[in-house]
Amino acid sequence: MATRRGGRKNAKKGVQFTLMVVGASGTGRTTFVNTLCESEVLSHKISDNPESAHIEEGIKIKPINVELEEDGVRIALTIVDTPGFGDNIDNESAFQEIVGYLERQYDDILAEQSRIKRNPRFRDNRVHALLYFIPPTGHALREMDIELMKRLSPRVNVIPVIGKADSMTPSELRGFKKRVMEDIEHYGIPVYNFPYDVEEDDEDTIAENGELRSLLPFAIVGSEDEIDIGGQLVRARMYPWGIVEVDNLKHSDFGRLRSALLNSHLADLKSLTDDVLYETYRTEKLSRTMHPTENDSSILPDELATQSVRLKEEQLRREEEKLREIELRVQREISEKRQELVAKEEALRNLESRLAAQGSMSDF
Ligand SMILES: Nc1nc2c(ncn2[C@@H]2O[C@H](COP(=O)(O)OP(=O)(O)O)[C@@H](O)[C@H]2O)c(=O)[nH]1
Ligand SMILES: [Mg+2]
Repeated sequence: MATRRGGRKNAKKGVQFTLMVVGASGTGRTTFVNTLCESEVLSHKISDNPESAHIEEGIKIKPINVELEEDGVRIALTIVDTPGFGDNIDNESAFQEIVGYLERQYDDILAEQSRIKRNPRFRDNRVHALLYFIPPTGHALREMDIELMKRLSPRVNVIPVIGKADSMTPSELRGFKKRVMEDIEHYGIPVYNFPYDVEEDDEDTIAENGELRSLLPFAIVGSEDEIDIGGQLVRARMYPWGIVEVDNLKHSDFGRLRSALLNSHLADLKSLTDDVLYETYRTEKLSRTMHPTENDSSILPDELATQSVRLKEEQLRREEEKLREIELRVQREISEKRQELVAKEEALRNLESRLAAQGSMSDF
């Protein structure tokens, strides 16, 4: 698959990007978002207190907009935080809520695209990347991690990350990363793995994507505090034994993930969302409607038939409009030429009569 690049060509206009964070309560999602945005865009109110962590379950998913700048490019970033879930309780409703949210954004586009008249205020809220926070257990993926990633991957670019990675030693982390990727492979979970094509892509892309792929799952360290290191304020976590710097590539993969999301792979994540994930959803919905099963009543055949008739009508209407424009232009050109001709004829007649007058004068 060829990789398309965002970056500089968007420098003037700015770009929009939507990122969702998913994971169990206390895995560091809120802290990550605030670290990424370098401000407190999400509050910790609920998850900070383990006693009331379960209340998160019922939270409605609400997107938050933030303006960022990455490498000189203005980014209108939308962050979608999701309800955290617990270890042992029934997580089904949280799973459904997340998948439901992703699909609703696709449904909105589908509806908008089949309208005869576009809504000028329509907002495309499709999620371009989803960070799945794996807790730093050091073992392997848990059943719920596998289950959730499996269900999310067909709808969104899932990027697995390990939250609070500083809870592990470097060698524990290496082993854990390896086991996580083995599980992902074993269960055939189609996570976003910085796809590249050895035939089609250039050397630099292959090298860069290969390197990012080798870092999966990204080891995340987040911090809302800045610490003075040699006269410079850096985001870091302080421990009795030392300091973990968020942006230090030796300490965590945060910096690599940030630049991949907001710079090098932003365009690729967006085009995969539009060209592959959304298209797949649309096709599935269409075929489900053609062959509805008993317990699927999300969209009625009538509704879809109307939708496809509308789409055809819209297409016809646009073609007619184009033809009409051409017709009008040709008519305009003909009438201009005619006027020119009339004007020339008149000028000629004027000239003739003046010549005639001169001729008759010189006769005298
Ligand atoms: N050691 C460590 N602790 C973290 C990190 N990120 C967050 N925490 C702490 O973990 C707790 C839960 O973090 P929070 O961001 O609220 O998690 P959320 O429930 O997933 O949103 C808080 O006490 C944070 O200070 C990290 O990278 N390393
Ligand atoms: Mg939180």
